[in-house]
Amino acid sequence: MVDGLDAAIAFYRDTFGLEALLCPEPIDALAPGAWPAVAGGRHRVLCRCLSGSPSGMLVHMGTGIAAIEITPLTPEIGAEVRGVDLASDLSAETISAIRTAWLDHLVLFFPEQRLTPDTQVVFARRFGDITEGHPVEPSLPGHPNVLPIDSVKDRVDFWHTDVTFMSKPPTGSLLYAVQLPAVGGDTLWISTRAAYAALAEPLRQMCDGLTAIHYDPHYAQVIADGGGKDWEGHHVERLRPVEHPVVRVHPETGRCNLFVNPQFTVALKGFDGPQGNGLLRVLYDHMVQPRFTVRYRWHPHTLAFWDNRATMHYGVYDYEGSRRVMHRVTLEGDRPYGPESAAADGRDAAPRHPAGETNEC
Ligand SMILES: O=C(O)CCC(=O)C(=O)O
Ligand SMILES: [Fe+2]
Repeated sequence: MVDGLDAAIAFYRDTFGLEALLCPEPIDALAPGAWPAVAGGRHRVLCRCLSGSPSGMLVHMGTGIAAIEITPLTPEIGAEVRGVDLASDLSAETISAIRTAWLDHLVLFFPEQRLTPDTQVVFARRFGDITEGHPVEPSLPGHPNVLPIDSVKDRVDFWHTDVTFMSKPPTGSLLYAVQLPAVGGDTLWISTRAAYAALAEPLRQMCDGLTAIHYDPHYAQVIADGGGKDWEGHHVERLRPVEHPVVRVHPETGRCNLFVNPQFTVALKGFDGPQGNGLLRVLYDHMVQPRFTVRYRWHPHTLAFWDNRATMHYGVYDYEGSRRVMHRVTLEGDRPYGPESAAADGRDAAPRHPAGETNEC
């Protein structure tokens, strides 16, 4: 038993390196058994590690506290989350703690889960509306919201952000490992937010005002030949090129990121071919630097959940002769906007980077 909140804060700081306990509401005990109880009242508890990035959170679940362990994998992107069963009926506090960590780390990995297509969908819906499996690719039979990615026919070994060829690219994707090769088949993600923050100032200023065109001619042909497909409740007859800002303001954090990708970004608006292609090449060379990436080695029954508004990813194909099957559920997105349109619309791009670090974000 720890006597009082100050003692509890000291205990968690000294034992786990956790910085703060926020106590908007009281609870009886930090956790029955494993965690010391706080004497004298009920308190809700949220802990952050001393580096500022959550490494552990205790969240109120029902009558007690469940420990969710969040272990960052790199300083910029990626964290592993343990201590939560995604197939269970999670409390609003737990979902909120996961969302906070997701916004912070951009991609979360939940090992040792037991998800069916249905329970994966149920978990995904806690974070927003979900889409049909894909605007072009067929869904898993009987599961219209699940996209199967089966190495027998699908490989995603190129850098991309999901579905930016549509006007409202997904907010996030949840990918579950069903069957994996014994070794290989890792996936890499990039923090396009960290890449933006590290741009040279003159380049950053130029990018802030640019617009890119996104399109996939192969998918456009498939849609045209097949007579269209449903996406977000509408029948899409045709895929046309769409415009997105090169620098996207994240609608939840206000942070800017580079929102271009080599798979679906086909041109920069107003730049003729070689100029636009050259500038995109410069941005891609910058973005794919290892310091902005995390590479994840999958184990079966792991779920990855990424923020598709501030990342790119790449599924490595190095397992010829083996089969790899993944299931993806996708969160509906919104229309991307850049720093200049945010300012023009009176939309706040805050919280911004620390003063002086960037102009706009
Ligand atoms: O299979 C992978 O590693 C990546 C798949 C992918 O790109 C996706 O699920 O959006
Ligand atoms: Fe993808």
